Amino acid sequence: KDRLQSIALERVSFAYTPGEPVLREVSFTAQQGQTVALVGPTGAGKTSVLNLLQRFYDPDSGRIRINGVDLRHWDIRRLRGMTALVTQEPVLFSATLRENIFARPDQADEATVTRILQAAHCEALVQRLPLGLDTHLEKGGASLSSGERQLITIARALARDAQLILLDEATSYIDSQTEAVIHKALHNLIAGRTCVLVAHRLSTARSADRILVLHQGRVAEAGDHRQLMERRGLYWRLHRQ
Ligand code: TTP
Ligand code: MG
Repeated sequence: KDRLQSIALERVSFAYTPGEPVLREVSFTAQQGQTVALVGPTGAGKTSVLNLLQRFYDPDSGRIRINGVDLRHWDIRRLRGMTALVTQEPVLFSATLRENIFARPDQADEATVTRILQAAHCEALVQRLPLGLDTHLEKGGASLSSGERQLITIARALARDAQLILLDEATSYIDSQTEAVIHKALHNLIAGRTCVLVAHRLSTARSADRILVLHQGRVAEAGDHRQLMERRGLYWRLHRQ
């Protein structure tokens, strides 16, 4: 199995439309097990960083390296195999809940299933559904709340034991109780894994090893929470809004 040791962006610039750059010389590194949080106003380029890390696009200049190797030289299936994406609008399959979480349900023993449901805080959801894990989710989970769908994608990422977690936190309104549950599940997912996380709630960024404040596609500030608060710059001002 592939082990992820490091990811690095080296002066990455990128435009969807030529002449309209959305990322400008963005650099950061994350070592195995570290979390990098991206914060900043809407349109700053946070999701675009995740798009490049999945190779939906390639940088116009600069490099992205994983384990020191240029992303363009990685086999895309190997890359996808070690990456789990947890997005704002999770896509579920029209299949059973079990099939949505476990790629090979027959290979997941009961102890593993229990551990993953616990860590992803999916137990209440499983109990609520008429056939539990074997309930068929219609229309990709249209009857579930967005919070519940997020918990399921967290369980899926845990089941795959993905090495690199790319997380785009929901902007949509969720009640504070659900938010707290998602927060705990995310904590379990991120622990020990390498993570690039787009944080809309500043509380999610707080414990990251490194926080980047993006502004108009540039890294305006970088540091951990304490360093950035002491700096009394953009990050500090975001907390006062
Ligand atoms: P994003 O990278 O989507 O900005 P963001 O994730 O920081 O914003 P939000 O907090 O609202 O999620 O967009 C940066 C710019 O790139 C923005 O002007 C929109 C543009 N863009 C495209 O043109 N095509 C795309 O597919 C995406 C994702 C963004
Ligand atoms: Mg975004």
